[in-house]
Amino acid sequence: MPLGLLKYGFSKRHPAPRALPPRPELKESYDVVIVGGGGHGLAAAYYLSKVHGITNIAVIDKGYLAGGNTARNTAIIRSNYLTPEGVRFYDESVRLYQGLSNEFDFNILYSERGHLTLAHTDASLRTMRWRAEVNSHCGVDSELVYPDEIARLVPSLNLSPDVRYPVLGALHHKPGAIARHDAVAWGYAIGAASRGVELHTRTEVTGFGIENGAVTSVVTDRGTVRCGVVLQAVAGSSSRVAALAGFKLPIRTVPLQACVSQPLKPFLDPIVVSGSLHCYVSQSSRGELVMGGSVDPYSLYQQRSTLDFKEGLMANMLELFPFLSGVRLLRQWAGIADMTPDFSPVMGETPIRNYWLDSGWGTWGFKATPVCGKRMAETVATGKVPDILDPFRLDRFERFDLVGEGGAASVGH
Ligand code: FAD
Ligand code: PYC
Repeated sequence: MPLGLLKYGFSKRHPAPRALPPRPELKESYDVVIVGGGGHGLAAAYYLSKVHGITNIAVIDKGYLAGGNTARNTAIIRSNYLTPEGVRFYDESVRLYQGLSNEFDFNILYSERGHLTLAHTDASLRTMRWRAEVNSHCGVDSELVYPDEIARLVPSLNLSPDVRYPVLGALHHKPGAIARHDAVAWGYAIGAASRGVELHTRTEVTGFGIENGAVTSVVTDRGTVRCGVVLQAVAGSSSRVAALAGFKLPIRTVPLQACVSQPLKPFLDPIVVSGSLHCYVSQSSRGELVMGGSVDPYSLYQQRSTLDFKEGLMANMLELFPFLSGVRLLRQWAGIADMTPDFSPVMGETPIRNYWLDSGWGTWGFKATPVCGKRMAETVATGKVPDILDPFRLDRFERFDLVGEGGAASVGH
């Protein structure tokens, strides 16, 4: 290596700019403590500081910044849901995503690809038609397409009628997109930190002080802080953290795995999902195939990968794209998904006063990061749940007023 280059490398005169300030000491008190420094917690901090002028905020995360499900998801963004409540909510998120690189002045690699949910049976064709109708009614661009159009959109897809599950049609959702998940979290973190929000990574919340039914302090492994308001945004740890505050959530927690292949020349533009074959795939800007399938069939707080998942997923993938049989896998990983009975999130009030909830994100929460951050910030700042979040309240389970999204949840469960 040339000496000049080595000297340049070690020179202190050209240090890389530090995007985020170092972790400070915990203060005695904050107006808002956000538990969970994933995309959701960071987005809420960003909108609280930017839109509502609330900056005395600590975002507390037990690991590194956005190292939970935000770092582990497959970054699919779409609003082709089944219920009007779901479609409106996710549509607001898609619109926010479309402007996010400009808003941050930081490229989140938002890439609009179109999203195809394949139907292999008459029953799933019926569901796709239903989704297309609800989507159109809410102003969202989704339509039912048939094999000739699918062949045009994905020429490499096996559309032979002589397979186990022939493709009969698909829901085509043109706004379906992918983005760089880390960039989304970093954009929100940088924006929040630049307005004075403190980011406390490697700090675990271990309890809450509750007086007369209201939260008054947060206990961490680095000390206790007083707080005006708590926002819980811990995705796959929601039941555990809620238990620290003394309430229960209707959540079942399961691992969700994914993997990527070696990079290939671009051949796949849309995101392709098959409910019957329990698999989905998109091609990243680096050429890797980003693939996933069903959640693991047992409850577990574990982020380990299994051979079982890989074998099952590849068998199904090869039915759709037989020519991929020689392709190698590069990485496999898992996250932890908090599944709700109706496959919709749980946001808003809890039995504890001043303790707000952002949870129940199962396998679907990355796409909701901007809308959830923005609307939870509004909730925390005003003390009122906005209309768009109202259908997702925790007490819907007592009222049997569910927001059933099982037919639009993308991965099997
Ligand atoms: P996280 O990013 O998990 O952040 C929560 C944070 O809370 C973590 O960083 C954790 O360390 C912290 N925490 C937990 N307990 C404590 C504690 N006691 N004290 C302090 N901190 C704590 N969604 C989509 O929309 N599209 C997809 O394509 C998609 N694909 C997925 C693929 C996989 C394999 C997985 C696992 C999930 C997928 N999801 C997808 C779901 C999505 O990843 C999540 O819903 C979303 O990332 C949740 O974001 P979050 O900020 O709420 O959670
Ligand atoms: O919500 O679209 C989604 C999704 C795809 C894979 C995991 N979640």
